[in-house]
Amino acid sequence: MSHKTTFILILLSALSVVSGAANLVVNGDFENPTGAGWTQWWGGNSNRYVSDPLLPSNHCAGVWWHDDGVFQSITVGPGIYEFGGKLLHGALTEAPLFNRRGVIQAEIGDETNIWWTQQLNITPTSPKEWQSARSQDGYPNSMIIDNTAAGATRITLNLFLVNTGDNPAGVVRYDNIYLGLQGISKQAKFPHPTNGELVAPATDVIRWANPDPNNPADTITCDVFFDTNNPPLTQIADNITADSITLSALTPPITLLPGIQYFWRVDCTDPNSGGNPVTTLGDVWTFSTHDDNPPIVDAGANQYLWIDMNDGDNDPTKVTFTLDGTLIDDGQSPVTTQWTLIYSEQDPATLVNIISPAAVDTMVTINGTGFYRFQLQAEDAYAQVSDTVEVIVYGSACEAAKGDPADHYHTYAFIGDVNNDCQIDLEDLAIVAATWLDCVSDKLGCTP
Ligand SMILES: [Ca+2]
Ligand SMILES: [Ca+2]
Ligand SMILES: [Ca+2]
Ligand SMILES: [Ca+2]
Repeated sequence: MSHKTTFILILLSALSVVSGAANLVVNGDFENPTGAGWTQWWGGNSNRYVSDPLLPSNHCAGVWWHDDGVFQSITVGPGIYEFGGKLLHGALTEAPLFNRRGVIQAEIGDETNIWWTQQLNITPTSPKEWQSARSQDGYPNSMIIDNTAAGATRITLNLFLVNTGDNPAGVVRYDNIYLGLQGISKQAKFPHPTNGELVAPATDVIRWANPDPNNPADTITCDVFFDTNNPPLTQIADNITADSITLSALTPPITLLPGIQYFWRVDCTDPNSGGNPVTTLGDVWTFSTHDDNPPIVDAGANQYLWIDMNDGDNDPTKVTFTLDGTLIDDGQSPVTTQWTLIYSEQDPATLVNIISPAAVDTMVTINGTGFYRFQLQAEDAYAQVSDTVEVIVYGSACEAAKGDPADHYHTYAFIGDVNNDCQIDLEDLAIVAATWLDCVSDKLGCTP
């Protein structure tokens, strides 16, 4: 083994150690609508789940008063830790911060005895885009906490504002907050699906957040590995600058199967970290697909009814009929169904009564003519599906026959029913006889 090979192996093993630096912050990207992991301070001038004004599908925390904020306490052991995150001040039409700065503060110690604190700051230099909080002691985008010998058992991350002058104003948003063992700032973070999540087999996009490059002008590139091995062995992306992959768009495409645990890892390369490209292995992330297939519902064929039809209810002023649904499901989780009237055109006084709306088949009564669209919805633990059916209640059987495109009326009876009354009888014959041999058009050389 050459010295060079030995060196590379040592380097690789060093990188492997770095790969153990999981993000210890719960919901650091604020994508959990409950705000899980974070606690608001007392004032009500902060929020743990607000839309990102630059990208509404992204969520973040927001703070808009200097005596307020959100925090999270994290249990730690001995070691060298690193924390960081992103801040946004002033977005789109918002005024930028005025006499204010945003802060990510780490309190090292415990609730009653804070041993020391460290702050990452952002000041309003270039508003209207997300920026990494900046260290004041030499680390470009993160800050080091050396707890090797200090013995702190807890680090609390506080996200808040500091006023720096008179008439302070402006909102700060926080996102992608992390704390982990040293090296985490160089790793891919914030996986979706989240680590350990149970997702639908139809899931087609995996995404993450790339680390900041050492030199802000550089671009991080990533290799992505994905399969059912732990750790994953199959490389599905090589040197990409994107931070998401659509599995079905790969060559060959990947289609997730139900009831399978998948593993993936994103290794990121910074082209200029201390003068050389450095690849930092990512954590192995995992998620599983459930094997609960969505229900399949069919609301039945459209119905063409008439108000006084012989429906067995002995009431010619209302029509009684059955909504005849069909439900197919694999039974992996309980299924509920619900019939609702979702659209209608009728006399507003008309009463539509769905007798058993939670049943797949239900009797319905309607006491007036009109057009009615019913929906059958089915929901299991993971999916909600629906189908619709149209019911038209006519004033007479003849109108119903004409309205039903599949009715026999359209294939046969219509030919002889000259006066359109659904009877082929002497009245039709009389009309034909009365016009027998009449001239239809002067184009035929006769006189109408
Ligand atoms: Ca986010
Ligand atoms: Ca199911
Ligand atoms: Ca009736
Ligand atoms: Ca007729």
